[in-house]
Amino acid sequence: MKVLFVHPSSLMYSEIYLRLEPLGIELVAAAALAAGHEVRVLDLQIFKRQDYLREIAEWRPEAVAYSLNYLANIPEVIDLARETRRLLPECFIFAGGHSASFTAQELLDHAEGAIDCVVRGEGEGITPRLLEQAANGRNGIEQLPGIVTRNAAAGPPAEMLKSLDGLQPARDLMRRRRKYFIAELDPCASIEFARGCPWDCSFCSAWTFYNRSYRKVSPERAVDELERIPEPHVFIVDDVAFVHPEHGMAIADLMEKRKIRKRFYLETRGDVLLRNKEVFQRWKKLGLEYMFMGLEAIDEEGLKRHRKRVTLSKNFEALEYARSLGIFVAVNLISDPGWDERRFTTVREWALSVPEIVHLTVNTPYPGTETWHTESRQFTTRDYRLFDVQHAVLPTKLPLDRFYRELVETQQILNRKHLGFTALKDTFFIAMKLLAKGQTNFLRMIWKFNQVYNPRRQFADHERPVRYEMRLPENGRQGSFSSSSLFVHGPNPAPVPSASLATA
Ligand code: B12
Ligand code: SF4
Repeated sequence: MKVLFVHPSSLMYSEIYLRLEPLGIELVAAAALAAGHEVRVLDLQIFKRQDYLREIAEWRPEAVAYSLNYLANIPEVIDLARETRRLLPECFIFAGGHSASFTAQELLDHAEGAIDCVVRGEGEGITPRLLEQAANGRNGIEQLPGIVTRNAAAGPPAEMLKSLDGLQPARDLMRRRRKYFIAELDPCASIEFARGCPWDCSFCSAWTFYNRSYRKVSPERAVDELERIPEPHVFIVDDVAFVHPEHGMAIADLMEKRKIRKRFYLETRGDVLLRNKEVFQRWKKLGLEYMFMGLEAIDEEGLKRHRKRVTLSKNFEALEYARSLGIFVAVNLISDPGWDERRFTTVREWALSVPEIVHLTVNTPYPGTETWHTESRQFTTRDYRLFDVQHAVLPTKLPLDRFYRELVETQQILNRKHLGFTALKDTFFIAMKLLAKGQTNFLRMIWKFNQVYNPRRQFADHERPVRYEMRLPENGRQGSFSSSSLFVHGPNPAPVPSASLATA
């Protein structure tokens, strides 16, 4: 079959800071390719809607598959599917990915027949089987694990891969690879060393998607892949990097042996950094330069509410340690809709007093999280597009326009901190170096800063007409549920690791 895989466009702010290689869709595309299909990938983070329509009209795929990791992309994907159904009525159209897995039935209902099925869970194993059945008349697709169709009863649950070593992402299918970057790591590729997360934070769905498991790519396979990556910079997509120190060390051993040098960006937790100091120290020598840490709160009460299972003092100690290694850290704090001007001022003062980059997101209960069950009753909107952690979807204590003024002003002040005079001097030299190599993503990012940060734009987003509304948890499930009922996959093949989880 001729299969077109599509990644939707970027969300607010991502459009300036970064644009990253969509590894999930590359893996699913690789599986389809290995099964003998003719495959193309179109990434709408880079290409435009017109490019998509041209591809549909000229190449005329027999199947179109959308990657839906982000809730805020749902309306865009439904509209693309509707348009595709109109242009190619016989085309087999399906969607998969993180958010699609938690909203499968409502997605199909909103699409009113434009989407044939949704794939819940990991896509590599099931997609070839689905395409085979689709090519043979589509009968019985609802009996495949993880497949949800509009009117059929749910079939067997999604299955998790036994090993992550089976496939290499189809990197060659990505057009304009040099458009992927994160800040000055330009161009930048992505890689996965491990999948899932053994913690269980109340606002997060990374752990529920993978049934709280944690699986690793073998060190040999990880390093083979690193060796094949042409870009000098690499973003490690793991939810929490190096939970198991021996894994990080084994990859480091092989990298040293094969003399692989890259510059890296990763995400981890403060307690993991402190527990596995020697791993991060070693990786610093191998090129680890940037690290993202979800602190989420700067008070104990906030950490408890998010069930981070880490103390404030441990988080601050971790920041100190990262500084001592010379690793540049970006931290995230979750702003609560209940914040008033005083609270924003306190956060600004703290953020200005530390050398790290501080990001602010807004507390957003997503399907697949515990907070979605406990807090969604209070939603002030059900417009998927506002569920991007930059908009307030719960009632704010301040009037909404003032909440956005405070939020955006705080973000601007924090950005200026990093684009202040000394920083700007450094930035200028970095930008010139990249320009000399023909890389302009970083330079464009600096240029766009002030156009994107705009509280009026955020406020006005709430006024847009809503065509597709998010469905709330079923009656009676709000407030009471068991964690395992949130899981996407069937019985878990991978045990929760022995690494003891610190409790706050
Ligand atoms: C890496 C990552 C990013 C990267 C890369 C994004 C990219 N271009 O792909 C960056 C840093 C850019 C990013 C940004 C954001 N992210 Co993010 N991100 C992740 C993270 C940690 C891993 C994703 C990943 O690459 N995994 C590895 C690959 C192999 O897995 P995968 O993509 O899930 O794909 C598998 C399946 O989903 C499925 N699949 C995927 N696509 C398809 C398509 C088809 C057809 C099929 C059949 C199957 C399928 O099969 C794949 C293979 O098994 C996830 C957490 C998680 N564990 O999922 C959060 C996560 C997806 N991000 C999240 C959020 C909130 C954001 C931001 C909004 C944050 C912000 N502060 O602004 C932005 C928005 C970005 C945007 N779209 O513009 C949330 C999503 C919440 C939601 N429900 O919408 C998650 C779940 C994190 C969380 N803790 O809640 N993110
Ligand atoms: S540690 Fe990170 S990835 Fe894991 S559940 Fe908490 S927020 Fe999600």
